[in-house]
Amino acid sequence: MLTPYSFSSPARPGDRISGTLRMMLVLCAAFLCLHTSVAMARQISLAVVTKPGSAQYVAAEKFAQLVEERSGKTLTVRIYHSGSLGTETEMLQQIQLGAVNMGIITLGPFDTFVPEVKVVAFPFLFKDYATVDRVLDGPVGTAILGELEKAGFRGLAFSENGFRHLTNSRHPVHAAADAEGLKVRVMESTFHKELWRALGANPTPMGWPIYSELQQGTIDAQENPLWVLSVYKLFEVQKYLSLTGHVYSAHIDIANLAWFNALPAEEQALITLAMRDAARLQREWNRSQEAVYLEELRTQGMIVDDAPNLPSFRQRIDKLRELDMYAAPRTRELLDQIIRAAQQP
Ligand code: EAX
Repeated sequence: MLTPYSFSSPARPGDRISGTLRMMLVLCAAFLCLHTSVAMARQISLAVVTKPGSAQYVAAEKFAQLVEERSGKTLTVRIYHSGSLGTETEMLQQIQLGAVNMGIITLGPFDTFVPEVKVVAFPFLFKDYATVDRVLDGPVGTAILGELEKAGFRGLAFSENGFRHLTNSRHPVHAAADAEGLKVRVMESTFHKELWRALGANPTPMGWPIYSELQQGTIDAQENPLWVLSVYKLFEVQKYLSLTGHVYSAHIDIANLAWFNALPAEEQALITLAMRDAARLQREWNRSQEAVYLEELRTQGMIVDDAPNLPSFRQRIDKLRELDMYAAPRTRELLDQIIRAAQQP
């Protein structure tokens, strides 16, 4: 006699039990199958602090697209953006803890986690984008990405924010002396704070975004690439733009190290390559937009100093290399290496 749960016939003693057991096994197998197919389409969480249209977001979108295409959608990417996970410092903490898998984060805030990375932001280090690419895609860039592992990050690539320029609401800044006393918002970064101190300004570290602080006058000034002024409408609250290009602002594109190491080798390779390709495409895109942004900022009424007195800035930061923040042997070594690499013809 067949029980409702038995798939076998003819009936034998004990069939009722074995049939029930077998049904349970079938159900378990079905559940596992379902579960596995869900697990096969795994979602990677990726954090950026800025919003759609920003440099970080463009890199994230490109990465997501490449990963999904190349994995046949067995890997998908969910982008957390617009400060939904807090500031970049908070995002780094979450990636470090493994609560978030990956991030595209401005280099500045990394320096409280991995002090060595600050060498990339050394003022007036790169004379142009070709030098940036040669150095960061070369052995020095690779060595710097390697340093991230001791903080629990896997460094995959450098995408970019761009060259940073000073803006303020008070007066034109042509020479370094004009920046004296300005209340400048800086990233949550040891290096950026020291830099603006050396320039005689009054630096205030804070996370992103900063529109309301500029609007309320808690701070007078900020420094960022041109796209930021447009995407975040900072031209509404900052009158003067000086094209200082004082720091090349990279993003570091990272994964939680333990999460990354636990992935199958082919997925590690796919993710690494997708991030490198996304970073390369994003840098090209970023550079192609600069002239458009500058034109828009002029049209919006910003007063632009196209050729500030850069030697006056350089003079004040000549002694920066002697500061304690570069004293640790590995930081010193990487600083010397990156300066040498950037100066090669
Ligand atoms: O890209 O905090 C900053 O100034 C960063 O450049 C910000 O992420 C905007």
